[in-house]
Amino acid sequence: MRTWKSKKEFKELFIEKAEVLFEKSTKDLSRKEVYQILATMIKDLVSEDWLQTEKKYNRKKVRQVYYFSIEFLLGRLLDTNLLNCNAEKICRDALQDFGFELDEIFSEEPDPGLGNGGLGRLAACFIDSMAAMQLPGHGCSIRYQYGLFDQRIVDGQQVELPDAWLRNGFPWEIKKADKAVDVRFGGEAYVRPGKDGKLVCVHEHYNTVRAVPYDVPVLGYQNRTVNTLRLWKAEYTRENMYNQLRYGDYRRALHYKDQAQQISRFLYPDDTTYEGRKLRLMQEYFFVSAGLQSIMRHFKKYYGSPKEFDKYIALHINDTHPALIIPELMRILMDEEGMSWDDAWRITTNAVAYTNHTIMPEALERWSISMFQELLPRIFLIVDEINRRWLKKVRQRFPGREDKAEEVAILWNNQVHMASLAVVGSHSVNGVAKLHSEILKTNTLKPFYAWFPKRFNNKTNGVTHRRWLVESNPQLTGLICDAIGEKWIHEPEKLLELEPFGDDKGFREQLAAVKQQRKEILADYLYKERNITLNPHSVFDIQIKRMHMYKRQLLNILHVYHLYRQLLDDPNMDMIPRTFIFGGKAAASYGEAKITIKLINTVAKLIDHDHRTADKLKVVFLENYNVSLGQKLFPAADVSEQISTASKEASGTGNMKFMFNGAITLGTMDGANVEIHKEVGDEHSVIFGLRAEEVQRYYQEGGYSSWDIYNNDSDVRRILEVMEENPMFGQLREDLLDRNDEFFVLKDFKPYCQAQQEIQRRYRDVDGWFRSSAVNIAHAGYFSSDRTIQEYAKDIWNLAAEEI
Ligand code: NBG
Repeated sequence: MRTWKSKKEFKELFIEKAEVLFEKSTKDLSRKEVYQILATMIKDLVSEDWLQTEKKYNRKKVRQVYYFSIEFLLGRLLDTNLLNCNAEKICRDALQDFGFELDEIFSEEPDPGLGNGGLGRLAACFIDSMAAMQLPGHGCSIRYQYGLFDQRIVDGQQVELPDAWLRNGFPWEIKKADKAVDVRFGGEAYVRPGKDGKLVCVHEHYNTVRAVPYDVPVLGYQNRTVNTLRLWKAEYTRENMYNQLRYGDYRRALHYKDQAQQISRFLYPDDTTYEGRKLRLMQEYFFVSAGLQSIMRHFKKYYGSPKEFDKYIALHINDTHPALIIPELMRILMDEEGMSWDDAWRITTNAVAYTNHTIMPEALERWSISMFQELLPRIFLIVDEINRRWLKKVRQRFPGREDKAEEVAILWNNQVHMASLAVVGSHSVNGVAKLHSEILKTNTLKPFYAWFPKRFNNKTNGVTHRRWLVESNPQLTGLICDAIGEKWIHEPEKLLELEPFGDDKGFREQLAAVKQQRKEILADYLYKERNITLNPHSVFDIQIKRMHMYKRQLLNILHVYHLYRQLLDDPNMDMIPRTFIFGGKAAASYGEAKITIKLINTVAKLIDHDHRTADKLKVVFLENYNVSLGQKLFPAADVSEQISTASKEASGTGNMKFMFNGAITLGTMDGANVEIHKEVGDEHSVIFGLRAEEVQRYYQEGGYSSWDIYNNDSDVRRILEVMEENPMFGQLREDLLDRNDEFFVLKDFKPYCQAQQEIQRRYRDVDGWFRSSAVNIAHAGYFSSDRTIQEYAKDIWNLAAEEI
């Protein structure tokens, strides 16, 4: 990557930009303005490499992948991009001369509101890794005007405020008005014979929404690759509006205008529940169609005939939200390029690959056919035909077995089944951790696995160690580099060389000192910014993730309450001071998750107000958990809470971020925890609770009664007393008892308490603890998204690195 040659050059450019952008001399700049200047300077700095990257790809006609995702949870970009340009030092020094502190400037950047959870953050890690490894790969998504929501806690409860993250603009983007494309909604579509006897499709009376791309550069790590994240904004078109006005229909014209603009207005609130309905479907088609049209236009200009599309282009769909790429590519190839069904189908299935991210049944997308048909009549005809041909095959193999058709149908019972479409219309289906990929084959997608065994594969998730370790934890990064040099930053698996240092007393002491420092940094930050007091000499036990019943924040808080009651019984109980930190948003419509937040805050208050326990126990729920808060929390964690009901968490990626920062996993055998445990063993992780097979057996065969546990265990009876604090908690109590505890909170309660005891026992042995911490860091390299992306590139996309 190009970088500024000297501090002098940097300062000259900075002064010039201050003048051009704000007509100010440097001393009058606000921090926000400094941030904007720096972002603009970096954009300028990389513009040449950005252009060269694209030119090279086009000239050599390299194979490229486009990663379609309805979310990219980017986090702040200034720090990352300075790291990628290797320019942080020059920038820091120069700013100091102007009287600014770079770290304070970092905190001026709002987190882009383009995602909400693991799926979106994974997409962001992936484009980072693709650029770092010089792979020709780009992101495609929606430029939401409002993110999920700004979470406030008022009287212990979540309140949602609009997240107007674009308020002051987004200096990393470049609007490409000349590359806009039109997307069609509504109208009527039908097929009729054309002149040469071939069938042609007519689509008429539709509305046109204009899709305008905003490009964000994705910088490689200290190389010259600059890939692109393309975000689409929806606009109305004047022509379309005037057309309606011509018929005197003002109401319709205004409705059209409003609907068009709505499409990129809000990010939908959930990643695991069925939400959003019609507008969500419009969003999905909108960005898929816009993205694909622009890819095709580019392809024809630089690469040649669409007949060779799949030879050069891989299209990846991150969960089913972009699955309409399948019929959309069929539409373009047939209606616009005049291809036959069979050619179009071969190209489409060769190009598309699908990743599944959850087995939660409510998250498997389904659309009502009538809504789908009304909104996307042409696309519906294609889906209908895909389904017809597919079910014909199924019925041929299983005559008279409608149950076999039902299991795999794309259209059934007046619904469009997006996962079925994604599997049938792609050449690769992967899960995101070994256990999850197995469950897909044996359970969730079992009938499809029987049809297409070769299509199924696993790609265990990863996270970019550049953001989650190098950038977030410079203290630990420095220590690791002192021990084993810097090679691991390029090749994270080399972190393994750190393992022997776990036996080195000097190293362990330094590691302990770094952890202590990071806990103090967090404590200072929370005190200054949020008026929260933490004891940095207590154990920091952290659970940060979306609020969801399967993730079992409830189990965690019930255990805290249990500790509290034990302390009241025996104030001299032998116990290390503990701080339990929670953070995460609950979907606005997810009642139980919101009540759990209230419960956590209720227990927090109870303990805070009790002088008998205040120096031993502390609970905090941190408002508005997001990427940048995460970057402060992972480095400060001693214990990583990964306690989902086994089988439910597809992978988890927070677990990996904790591991890179040397925290010890306290977890169930779920998702990628299984692989973390495999790397570090029982000695360096604490595993408890039901296994996935046991959970599934209970679901299938019954045999679990939460009332039995309640009746036989006085501790369990006692913890449920906390739910008498507020009638609101009645619903949680009913879930646990009257609805037989779907997520086995009570069943796993005792094992969890024992596991927490074990954590305390190990923490007391300082040497042992930091040996474990070192072993975890050493084995975290496998969980870098560089490794994951390498596997995707090799096994799914058939993609090679390209030096710029
Ligand atoms: C989430 C899973 C996580 C997983 C991420 C990334 C969805 C639908 N799924 O376990 O719950 O780590 O995807 O793969 O957001």
